[in-house]
Amino acid sequence: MDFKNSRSAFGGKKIAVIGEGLEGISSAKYLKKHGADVNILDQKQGKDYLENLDKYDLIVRSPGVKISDLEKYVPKGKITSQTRIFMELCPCKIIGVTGTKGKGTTSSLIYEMLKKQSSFAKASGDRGFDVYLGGNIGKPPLEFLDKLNVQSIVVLELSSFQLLDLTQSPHIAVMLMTTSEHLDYHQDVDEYVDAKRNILKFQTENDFAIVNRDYPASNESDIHTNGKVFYVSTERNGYEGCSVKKNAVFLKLNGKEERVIDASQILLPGKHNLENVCAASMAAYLAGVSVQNIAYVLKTFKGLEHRLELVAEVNGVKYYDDSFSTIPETTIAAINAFKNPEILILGGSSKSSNFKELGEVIAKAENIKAIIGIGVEWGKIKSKIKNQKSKILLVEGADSMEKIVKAASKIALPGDLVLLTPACASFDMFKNYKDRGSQFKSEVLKLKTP
Ligand code: UMA
Repeated sequence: MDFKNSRSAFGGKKIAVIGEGLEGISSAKYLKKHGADVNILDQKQGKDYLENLDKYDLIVRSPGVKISDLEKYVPKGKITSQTRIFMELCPCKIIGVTGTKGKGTTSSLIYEMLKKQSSFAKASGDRGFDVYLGGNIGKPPLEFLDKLNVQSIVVLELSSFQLLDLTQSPHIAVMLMTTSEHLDYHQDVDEYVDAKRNILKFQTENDFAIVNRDYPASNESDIHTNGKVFYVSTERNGYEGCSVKKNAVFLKLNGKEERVIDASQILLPGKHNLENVCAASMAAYLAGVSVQNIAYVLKTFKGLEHRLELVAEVNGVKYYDDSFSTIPETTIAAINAFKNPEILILGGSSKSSNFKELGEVIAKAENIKAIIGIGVEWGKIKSKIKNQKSKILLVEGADSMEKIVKAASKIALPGDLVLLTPACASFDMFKNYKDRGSQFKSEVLKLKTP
């Protein structure tokens, strides 16, 4: 079915939307609005929910649904997705961001930088432009497609599930740190990396690709695009792109280098965030944001909720909510983000993670003062912390967020940091990671008003 560049192509068509989640519900709403006869099919309806798929003209897949499950019933050519429909019909430039970690933060930074540039233009008497943020971040882009015009700019956070079957790439594609993930969904690491590379595979020489040079899978993606490539690195410099040199962020274009900001002025903590900062600065600059406006956002952007988010400073102690860290890798990044003495809140329910490396990092880190161990996984994590164990104070048995935060505040001295960075899921004590983070924040704020 050829629906390219025409919403009217949906009129009168029989369309099945697979998955009644955030994306599925929004796809159905959009397609109905444009005249299609839509049914939402969900596995919750029963085992044989896909059996009549061949009766439909078009199948719209939600990200969590495997293409191979649908191909049993219909040819691949009939299967599309919300991301594909959006990219085919979008009238304006798209900046797409993918990577194993950091894509939410990077997309949000680019969005804030573009908004700043637009309001700056408006204040100087220009028209400015509309900016939209959508995709994996939790906002399906068909919700705003009909509001877009040629001057608008869209920032899309794209997961491997959303990139998997694309046939178009964004004008500016950002490929952040890419390792491996979602191997329960993808056949193997190659399939996952290949899916991610769709973000730049269909670019033309008028497009831009921004790739992280510090990880092999992203670095080696540069040969998969026809776009102009810019590199991002916190370890190497000298390339066209954005890098960190002498504790400052530099942009290099056409051989000319420009200092953006000192690392000490950036509000987002940690080396992993510097990678996101470099990628976002490069993308925003290519989209027309000035260095001044890029720096302004870097000085003021506090980060996404529950992702190493600074909650408050109480009696000289800074409390960070990193409840989104449900795997050891992100907890390691949080631990390594600071040099101050740290009190960690670690543990929770199982995600079958391997804590060997986390244990080694904790044993080697000289700034971990204490650990408040919580939840069913704490025992497993503790067994992996060898050597320096005696130097680290271990507090166990706190079974509510009130007790956890009180225990941490008793130990903490001015200059210390308290990090809720559990490395585990939350379901043994909380509704989900958001509930865990919100409870943490409210208990921390109570410390301010005893
Ligand atoms: N379902 C089926 N059949 C299947 C699989 C699922 O019917 O084979 C049904 C489920 O019963 C459920 C619905 O599909 O009712 C869920 O659909 P979904 O899993 O595609 O999730 P959505 O609610 O539509 O949210 C999706 C993204 N989810 C996934 O990729 C798993 C959201 O990313 C995204 O924010 C949203 O679209 C908007 O684009 C979440 C995520 O975890 C945050 N992403 C992964 C990540 O970031 O690592 C990729």
